[in-house]
Amino acid sequence: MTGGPPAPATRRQFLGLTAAAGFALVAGCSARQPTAAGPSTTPGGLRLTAAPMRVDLAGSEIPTWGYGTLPGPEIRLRAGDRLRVELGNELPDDTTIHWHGLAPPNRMDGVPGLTQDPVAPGERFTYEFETPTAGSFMYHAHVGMQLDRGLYGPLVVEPRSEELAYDREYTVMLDDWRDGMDAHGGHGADGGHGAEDDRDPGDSVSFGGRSYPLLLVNGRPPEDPPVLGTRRGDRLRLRVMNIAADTGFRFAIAGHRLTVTHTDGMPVEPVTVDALRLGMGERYDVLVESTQPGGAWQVGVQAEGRGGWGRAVLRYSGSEASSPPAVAQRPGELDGRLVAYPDLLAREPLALPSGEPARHYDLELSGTEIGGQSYPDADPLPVAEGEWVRITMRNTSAKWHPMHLHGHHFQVRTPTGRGPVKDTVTVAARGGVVSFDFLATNPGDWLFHCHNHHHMEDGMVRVVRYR
Ligand SMILES: [Cu+2]
Repeated sequence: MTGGPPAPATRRQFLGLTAAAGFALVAGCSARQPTAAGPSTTPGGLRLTAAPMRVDLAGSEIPTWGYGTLPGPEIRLRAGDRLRVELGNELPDDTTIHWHGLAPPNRMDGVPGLTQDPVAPGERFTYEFETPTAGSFMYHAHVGMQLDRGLYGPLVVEPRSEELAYDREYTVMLDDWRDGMDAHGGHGADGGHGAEDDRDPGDSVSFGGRSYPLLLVNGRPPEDPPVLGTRRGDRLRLRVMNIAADTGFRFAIAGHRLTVTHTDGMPVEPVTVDALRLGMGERYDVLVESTQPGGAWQVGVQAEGRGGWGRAVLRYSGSEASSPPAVAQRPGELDGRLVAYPDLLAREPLALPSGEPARHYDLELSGTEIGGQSYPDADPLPVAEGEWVRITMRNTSAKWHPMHLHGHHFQVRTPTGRGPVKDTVTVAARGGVVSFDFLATNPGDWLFHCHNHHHMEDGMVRVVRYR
């Protein structure tokens, strides 16, 4: 891994790497020098070491836990490859890795006490499974609040044959950060909060209510933003991922529109919008046309429902002399057309049978319960292999809940009858209702939980259990 801005990652480079190795570790998604035992490749795979480390946030050295860089190294495979990752634990605590959005065999899902024994300090565990489905995914620790630290990274599975045409791509990973910070964000920098939204979105949108002094884009605070390079006329592919514990984000680029091609890694009919809204655990792939004559453009990341601001910079080649946008300069596009689930049409809908689902769970979401029960004092939700299962969620609380199902892709029910296929779906506060269908084709015990990690710790977890 190298310091400095992300390398312009061309498709050709990625394909070359993956073709040669079958398995690639891509430098450049983050921009941090490893300060702990870093990642390395092993024959046929990769080793990730979870360890204490320090990260440089705008000049302040912050202690945290991570996989050597922040975010952890980007793992890239091709559809049908075998992922093989040896996790070494050099933390003073148990840990595991969960492969968010993938559907591995149950014993590889990384949930301690449910799918595997936790990996104790000093121990190792090898994750190994096939990755048949292309898409933009993430990996993260799944023990307690470890995700709130730096124990996360992007995982991209490329299709065997890419349908989209684009010139460069970037992974853009959004995080909220409080590790090693005091309550006022006091590492000395001004948190760049000048773009706080004072239009009271709190009435419709609210998250966990904890203080997160910084929002990071690819591990970097707004005063030291990552720079995404482009050239006039180039088409970019961005893989935007929300790995935050407690923050939903709105995302837009000044002077540019976003054509959504995938959500949670799964293809949708392209739809062009001004801004994205991502709950924790959600991802969007977008294409961006570099239509401006040059310059440096703000990539704005605004916390939903409270103050907080992060950014990157989109810089055209030949514009090195032009100064970057002011830290808090807010793209007007953030107030433009937002992507919404009913706008998204699955390009590869689930093969649901005709008729009605074999099983339907109708579950109320509160801040601490799913269906009136709080984990671990909660009954499993039984399913049988091969069944078509429907889950409907009704949010009676004042907070948003991004709900994530492990081990399966589900199809969100929208008026078109062809809603997007996802693995994480945000249910709006105060009466929001979302319903999805899935096919029970991956036996085991699978978590179904809120991806707000505070809500998860407070009990918003159930287990989908195959009989
Ligand atoms: Cu929640």
